[in-house]
Amino acid sequence: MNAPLRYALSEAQTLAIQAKDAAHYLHPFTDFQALAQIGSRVIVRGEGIYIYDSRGNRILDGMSGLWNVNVGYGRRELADAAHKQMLELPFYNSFFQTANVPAVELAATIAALAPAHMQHIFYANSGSEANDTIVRMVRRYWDLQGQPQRQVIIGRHNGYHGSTMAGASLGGMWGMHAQGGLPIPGIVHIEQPYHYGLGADMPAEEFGIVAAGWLETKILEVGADKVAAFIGEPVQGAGGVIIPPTTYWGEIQRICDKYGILLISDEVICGFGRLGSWFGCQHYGTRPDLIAFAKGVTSGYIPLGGVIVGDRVAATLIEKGGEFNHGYTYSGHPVACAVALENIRILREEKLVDNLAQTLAPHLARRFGELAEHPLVALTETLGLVAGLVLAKDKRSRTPFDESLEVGMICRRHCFENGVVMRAVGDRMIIAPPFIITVEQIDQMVALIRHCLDLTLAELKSKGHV
Ligand code: PXG
Repeated sequence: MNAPLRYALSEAQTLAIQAKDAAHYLHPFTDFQALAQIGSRVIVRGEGIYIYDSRGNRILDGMSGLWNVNVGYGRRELADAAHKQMLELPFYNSFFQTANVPAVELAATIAALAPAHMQHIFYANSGSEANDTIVRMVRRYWDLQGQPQRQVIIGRHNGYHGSTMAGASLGGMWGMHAQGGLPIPGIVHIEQPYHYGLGADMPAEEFGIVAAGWLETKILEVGADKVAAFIGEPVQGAGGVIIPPTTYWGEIQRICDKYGILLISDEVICGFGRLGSWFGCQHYGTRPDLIAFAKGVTSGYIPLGGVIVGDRVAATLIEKGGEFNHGYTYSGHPVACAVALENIRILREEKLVDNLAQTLAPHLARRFGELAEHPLVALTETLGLVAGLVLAKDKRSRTPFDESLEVGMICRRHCFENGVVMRAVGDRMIIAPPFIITVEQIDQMVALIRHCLDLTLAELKSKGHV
């Protein structure tokens, strides 16, 4: 399990980096003091589906970085694209009647992959900025439509849309709302379509209709003339890979159409192939007005995000809008756009999305599904290259573990220590591996996960928790 030694740091170097880290670096979503006590794991290299830490451990990256390194680590073509563009034109802005070639080419390329009624792109640098842009666009749209009272955007409990003021407000993470007086005004939430957690007493398809119906209830509660838009991830990622029942999105679309409200598909995770289609909305057959993208557009090699704008919003902004007073210094950054173009070329030429849909997804579904036999596992679910399982104290009665035991974190620790990255969201363990994983590597990954479930069970037994 050892990486070539030249990539590892000496123990003294590792300790020095950890000390500097603790002294100066405030990590995102982190208990600073707790991390300082244990010290960060320092990641020094990536190759293919593996990352390597400073002590020479090789770890299978079951999360593709943070749902984004879809073409895998160590792609020279992406580094070359950035290098070439930096020498040619490292930066120029798009504010004052100027453009750069990669930004224009990328807009056309994304438009060609997007649903036919979505042909315009606005650039940001992250998923959070994409969603902030969306809030401003949605409100501007309704102003221009002569309905300025349509301000309210409906999101979902346990949805994730980023960490800026608007992104965190659109999301339904109560822990985030509790810090900083969120949500901002005009954003409300409905329950998520989590069949296992909220509707297991009825068939999934029936629950999908019920869960979509909560949107209609909320629209009527707020007042249909005040609602601007609904936002959702096709499959909730950070919330724990919540795959909605097949009936859900069709019913959501019907309700949005009925009340004329805009549909926002947050595809920061699902976009660029993760579910086996270029965009998650194409998998579910919805017709969004706005799509947020980031992460997979560059496979994480450089930050880039943006909004794909559907015809009705674009036509209004273009024909009636005058100046849209919004944008970022790095909107349409030429280097980021050049890397994105190269990343999309790789996805296409290596047929990674087709291969994912035809070979990898069915194989993952089969192999990951076998983990349902494990005594700790109450449920497994997969779609495309995302998968989740639920750890339970008693799988038959679906009795959960006491939250304070943090069973997911125990399992995650065993995974890391045994060479596979798996995320814990409460008692849900989730993966989203790179698209370049092979069927043999899926087998190896599932075997590792099974071993770590065994270790988790053994630890829980030794402490008398099962
Ligand atoms: N929308 C969705 C659906 C996301 O998953 C964002 C917006 C925000 O993107 P930026 O680029 O601003 O981070 C995300 C990000 C996790 C985790 O723990 C997930 C994300 C970010 C950080 C952690 O699963 N998703």
